[in-house]
Amino acid sequence: MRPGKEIVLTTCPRDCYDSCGIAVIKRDGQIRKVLGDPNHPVARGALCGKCALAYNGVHRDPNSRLQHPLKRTGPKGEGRFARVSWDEALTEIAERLRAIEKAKGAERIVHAHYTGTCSMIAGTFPVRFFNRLGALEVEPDSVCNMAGQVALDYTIGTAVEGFDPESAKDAHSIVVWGANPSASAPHAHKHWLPEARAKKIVIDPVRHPTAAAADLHLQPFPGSDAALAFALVHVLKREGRIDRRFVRDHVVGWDEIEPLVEPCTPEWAEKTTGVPASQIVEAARLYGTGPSLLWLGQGLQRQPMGGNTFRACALLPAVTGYFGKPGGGLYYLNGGDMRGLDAGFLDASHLRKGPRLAFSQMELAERLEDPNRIAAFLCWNINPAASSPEQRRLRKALSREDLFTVVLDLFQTDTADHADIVLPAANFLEFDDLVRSYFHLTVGAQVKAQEPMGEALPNQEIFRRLAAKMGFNEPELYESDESMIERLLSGTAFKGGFAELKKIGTARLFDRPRIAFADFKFPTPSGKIELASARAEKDGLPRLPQPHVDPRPANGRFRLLSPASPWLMNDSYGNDAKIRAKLGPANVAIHPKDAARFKLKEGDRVRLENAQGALLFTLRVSDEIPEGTAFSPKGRWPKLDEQGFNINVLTPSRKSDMGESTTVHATEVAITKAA
Ligand SMILES: Nc1nc2c(c(=O)[nH]1)N[C@H]1C(S)=C(S)[C@@H](COP(=O)(O)OP(=O)(O)OC[C@H]3O[C@@H](n4cnc5c(=O)[nH]c(N)nc54)[C@H](O)[C@@H]3O)O[C@H]1N2
Ligand SMILES: Nc1nc2c(c(=O)[nH]1)N[C@H]1C(S)=C(S)[C@@H](COP(=O)(O)OP(=O)(O)OC[C@H]3O[C@@H](n4cnc5c(=O)[nH]c(N)nc54)[C@H](O)[C@@H]3O)O[C@H]1N2
Ligand SMILES: [Mo]
Repeated sequence: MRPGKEIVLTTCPRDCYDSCGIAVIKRDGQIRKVLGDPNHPVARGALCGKCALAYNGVHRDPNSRLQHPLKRTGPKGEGRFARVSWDEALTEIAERLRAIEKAKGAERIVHAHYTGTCSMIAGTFPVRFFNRLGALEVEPDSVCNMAGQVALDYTIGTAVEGFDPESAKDAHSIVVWGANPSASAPHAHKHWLPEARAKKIVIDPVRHPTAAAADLHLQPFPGSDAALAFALVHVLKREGRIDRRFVRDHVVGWDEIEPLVEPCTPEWAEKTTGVPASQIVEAARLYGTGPSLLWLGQGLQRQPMGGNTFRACALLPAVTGYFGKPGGGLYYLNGGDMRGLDAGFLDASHLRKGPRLAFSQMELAERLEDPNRIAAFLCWNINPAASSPEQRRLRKALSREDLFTVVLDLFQTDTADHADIVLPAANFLEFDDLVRSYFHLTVGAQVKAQEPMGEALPNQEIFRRLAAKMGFNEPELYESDESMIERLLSGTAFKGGFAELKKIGTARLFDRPRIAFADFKFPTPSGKIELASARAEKDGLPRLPQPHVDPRPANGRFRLLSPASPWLMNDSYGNDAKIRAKLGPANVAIHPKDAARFKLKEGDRVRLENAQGALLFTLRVSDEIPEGTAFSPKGRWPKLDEQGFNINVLTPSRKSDMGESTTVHATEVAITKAA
């Protein structure tokens, strides 16, 4: 290595399945380049396109990053601020919070947080502060994956114990259902799927690049997947692929499901889902030859009946007995517990005097607009003015002069524009932490490669300092990063602590593929897989999954899908100049037949409209999108569009059947040519 050159190995903490290993190239103490770690099994020397640009662009650009605490000087939303010292900023926040607590109670103080950084400490430690305060929390997962979590919890007792990706070598087929790895898990798309010998089946309304590369692509209409799952089970049964012994020993309720499966023939499903009967039979045969892996995507459950869909999809591995076998099972999210990363202590929930107070993110606008309900709003790791539904209503609520708002971020987002106080957060290159992938069973070191830019501080340090200003004296509020990192690592199979982990970047925690439910014990009340769920029934839900199909949009309206963009990371990176150039103007895609029917053509300016709002887009015409649906990825910055809004100005706050979760992919719009 050249003199003055230094390489720091670290891990990408974005909300992504991949959790890539990163090599930070430094020269004379300065970061020169952020690259994929050549020795990392996922990254293999190359970051995805978006991170390669953003980590060498906006993330390290002093003109884009927030560097100092700021205090508002103009009306909310205008983005006029003056620099203040940390001491001034934190003193004012503490005074305001104490005054609200005294006059109205701490439950009038609300905090929201989500996926800004998914590193373990910066992503969770601040919750300690709010637990001590007794504040109200916006339920983070309710904007993303809660319906699926509740459904899998009813069925197999957990949503965070999936198959180990390493077990792909033992699988006969891999089904990717309602996920788009080509955008949301780019390295799984590039390496993991192509390298598996297994047949690949993708079930997605959109023919995205992962679907196009699959052996078989089933294209159901959005919201019809439960019916498709029942038809697949119908074929499995007809062809003798039910593992009767497994069902007898480990499954509750098959006898009740069987009569529901009977009428769900492939021909019936062709009519209800739009998938040709022959493809349903082919998919069931490939799956049923097993063992097979079933990846349930998060896009799949962002539907009004998303919970029911997940319960229906979980029938497949249950009736074929693929659980507890190499190359079998299902995956939704792989939690830390699977690898001994016991994160339970990170939020210090014992500091809370009463029960946890939380509400669904679907209620954010409704609650924030009411001064009698919320007096202060603190946002960290989240940009709800871009990512939440009911964008117009939410913006109005955020503009309340009497709502005391604090935003921690790396950048001056739309949400930050509505803050009274903005606090600059350090990015992942600027502090130590741990990263656990929600796909691979690894743990990665996030390693400080340079000092924070300007006066920025890591989330955890900001809340330590705020706790001191509040006069809180519980030691948990001041625990050091070092202590938490070592405590987390100590539960894993990785020995040697953080100093050793830093040398390799990422550690694999198992020599052989880990088999979920190897002992056939499921953490449900019965200890078995509960297809029939007394718990669901008690919660006012159907006892059994149903072969449900959503009604199709009426009156020529379209079902709007707005999933992950390959160039954005949620609503992060939307302010990077090179990424903006890649994205071009906001566009929406529809099928050629729909374009013809509405006399629209590629490049037209079109208006999408519903009861929520309206937004103009450039039209794309593509047969990758099924008829009756429209496609426009999430994550652009509202204020960087001349219209001042993004796709979520069209998204209602309707809740899913389970978990009070998002139904964003059920948004309906009318499309007309713009004047
Ligand atoms: N239309 C539509 N909307 C959606 C979705 C959809 O499919 N369609 N998906 C939803 C889903 S799945 C999700 S998860 C949400 C995500 O929504 P958000 O959580 O709002 O999005 P992120 O971009 O992950 O992070 C938000 C902010 O965190 C900041 N950040 C990054 N690192 C740090 C840090 O270390 N500290 C602090 N304080 N801030 C940091 C980023 O700069 C960014 O502004 O969006 C939801 N919105
Ligand atoms: N590049 C990039 N990567 C990301 C993100 C990002 O914004 N950009 N976001 C991260 C986050 S927060 C998350 S939660 C994950 C999500 O990543 P995924 O799990 O891949 O989920 P989505 O991208 O929301 O949607 C995936 C697919 O669901 C399909 N879909 C929508 N409705 C239905 C339906 O009714 N049935 C079926 N079968 N399919 C349906 C969409 O067509 C889409 O192709 O990705 C993470 N990774
Ligand atoms: Mo998400």
